[in-house]
Amino acid sequence: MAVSVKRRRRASWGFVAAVTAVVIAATGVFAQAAGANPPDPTRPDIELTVNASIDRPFTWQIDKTADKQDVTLQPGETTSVTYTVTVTPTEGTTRWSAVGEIIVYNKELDAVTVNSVTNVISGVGPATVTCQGAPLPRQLNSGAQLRCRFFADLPDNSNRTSTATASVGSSSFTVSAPVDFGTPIDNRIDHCVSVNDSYAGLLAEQICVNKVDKTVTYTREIGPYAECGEYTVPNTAWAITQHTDTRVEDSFNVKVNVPCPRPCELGDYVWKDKDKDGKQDESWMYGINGVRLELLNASGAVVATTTTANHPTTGKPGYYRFTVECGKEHKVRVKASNFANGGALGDYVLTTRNAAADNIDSDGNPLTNASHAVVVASGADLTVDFGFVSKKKDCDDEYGKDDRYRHDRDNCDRDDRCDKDDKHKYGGYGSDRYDRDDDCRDHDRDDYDRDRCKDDHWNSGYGRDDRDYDGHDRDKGGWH
Ligand SMILES: [Ca+2]
Ligand SMILES: [Ca+2]
Ligand SMILES: [Ca+2]
Ligand SMILES: [Ca+2]
Repeated sequence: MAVSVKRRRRASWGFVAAVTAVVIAATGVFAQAAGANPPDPTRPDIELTVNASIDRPFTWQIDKTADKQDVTLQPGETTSVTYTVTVTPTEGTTRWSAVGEIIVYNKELDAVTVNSVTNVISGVGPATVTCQGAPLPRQLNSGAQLRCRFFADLPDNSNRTSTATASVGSSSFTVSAPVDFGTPIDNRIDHCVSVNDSYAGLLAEQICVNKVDKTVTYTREIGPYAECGEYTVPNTAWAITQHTDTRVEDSFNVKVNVPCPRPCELGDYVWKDKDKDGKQDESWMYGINGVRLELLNASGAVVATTTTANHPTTGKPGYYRFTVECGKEHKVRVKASNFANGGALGDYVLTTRNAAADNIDSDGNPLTNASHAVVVASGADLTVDFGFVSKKKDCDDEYGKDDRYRHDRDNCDRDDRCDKDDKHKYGGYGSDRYDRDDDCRDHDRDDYDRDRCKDDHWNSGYGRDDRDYDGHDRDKGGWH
């Protein structure tokens, strides 16, 4: 009884299955051969093919990025964005197994009964054996063969022995072969992926673990956009593994800002030019609120009006802003009603115009009360300002410092605002006493109850008898 061992290297268990399918298809040939006379006496009764197999599964990650994330485009503009897609494999847990084939051959002249076919891996135990055709036990004709395959999971890659045993009639045939991990079947699972992209389509048909450069780049145009606004350009890339069709994906969004054109603006300051030099070199306290202004178009028609008020950001007085059509000619005019008695500018006339750089001068023409024509191409032009001077004589001019008794304060320009430059001492309670040197930022004149003074029995005789400076005894001021 010849017993031999035949080894054949196979690509994988899957490949073994394919071979088996072929053998099953050829069963009819064996059936005919069953009657062959005589059977081949040189063939062994049992043959064993065994392979050590290593399964190495891979998982993949994908990362998508681009050279731009936030893009600003003007309407109609485009930009190129280069995307980078990188796939990265990670080797999973290795699995070891023994796989192989057992062939039982009937070289007798008569049919025999195959009772069982087994395979035992040393140190592990029986393998799973699957034979072709009807279940065992069954007849095997003279000259016919029975093919069985087996599979056994192994705890590690130690070299072991696979022993196949066929019980045929009253005989038993045994054959052994090593499970040799020196030359295993290297069964890599999902070691390659294909890479796709929602914009660019197929980026790479196959990237495998051994490829050095696992990065794909491509460039696309973004835009143009007709309308201003915020846009998001999404892009997703994904990889699909070769064997298990596992999909991983990553997205990268490019944000596009198409700025809406900002309206053009004209402004912004009306102030009392205390020192009458035509320059905005006064304290911020000299801004004048409540002045009505008109916006004139190129034809001289009034297209908008506004009133000076506290600056929305700084809170300082005297500011205005007109929204104007970009690129068109406009003038700003001080409304005539301001100059009426009791109007915001009742006691004022325009100061010298164009006395300094345009950003710090006054632009009102005394003949028209209007500025020069201004064209704002874009953004804001805040150089259209109006300075005013009091029509009243300056108190200094009229009376001089030494006169403390008779000058009529109602009829000279005694500035109501805090004025650190004021040279008047006004009968001994000079303004210096009220901390005017601090630019009046902390000086709240409302703290001084003027109304109380109306009934004040005390009469200074120079017209400002409506002041009651608490704690200040003007009778004892020593200036009578
Ligand atoms: Ca000035
Ligand atoms: Ca000017
Ligand atoms: Ca100006
Ligand atoms: Ca200004």
